[in-house]
Amino acid sequence: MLKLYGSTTSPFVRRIRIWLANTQHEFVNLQIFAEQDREALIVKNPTMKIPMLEDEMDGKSQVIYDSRVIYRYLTDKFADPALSWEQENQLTLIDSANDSLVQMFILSNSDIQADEDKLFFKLQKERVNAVLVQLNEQVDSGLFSSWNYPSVCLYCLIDWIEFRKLHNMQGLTSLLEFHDENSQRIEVTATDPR
Ligand SMILES: N[C@@H](CCC(=O)N[C@@H](CS)C(=O)NCC(=O)O)C(=O)O
Repeated sequence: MLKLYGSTTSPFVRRIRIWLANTQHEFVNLQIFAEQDREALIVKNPTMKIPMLEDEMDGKSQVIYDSRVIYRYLTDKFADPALSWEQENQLTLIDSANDSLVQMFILSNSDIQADEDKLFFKLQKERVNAVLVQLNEQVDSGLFSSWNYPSVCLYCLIDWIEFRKLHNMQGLTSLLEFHDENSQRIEVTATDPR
């Protein structure tokens, strides 16, 4: 039995929820900043980040951290084809923007305002801008035209940016069109954090 631990708002969790839409699994919804859930999480996962997957089979339990590794575990378990190097790079682009935005989101929830003169914010802003421009070009060239795992991850990133109002998406028209085109999928609406 597959158990996915996460939250309903995390873009990293949502990609796995969407990917598992047609696979039987249990979703354990955690409040990762609440004391009780932190205590439960740390026992199994000292990184204290979500998603985390637990696979129980033949009386044994396998815990997997990190969405990227979870995807690889599922690929292996269900004998799905591995990602190409181009797709791995797409994931790295998506993850790097996603990580920078998560860090800045946590800082803003800590009442630390983004000051673009400060090195930390300058680095994250530059990365997010450059990555989104590159992803916009890739969508434009048709590299995200099938609904595969990188497309799911890209959708979750863009939708989270819009949901949390994290970046001005004006001008990134291919990304916005990609978002619109996929927004009515059943697994997408079923995992909408709003
Ligand atoms: N590389 C990780 C990133 C996961 C991640 O950053 N998750 C966020 C939620 S969106 C988290 O758990 N943050 C908790 C923290 O930073 O303390 C993955 O792909 O799973």
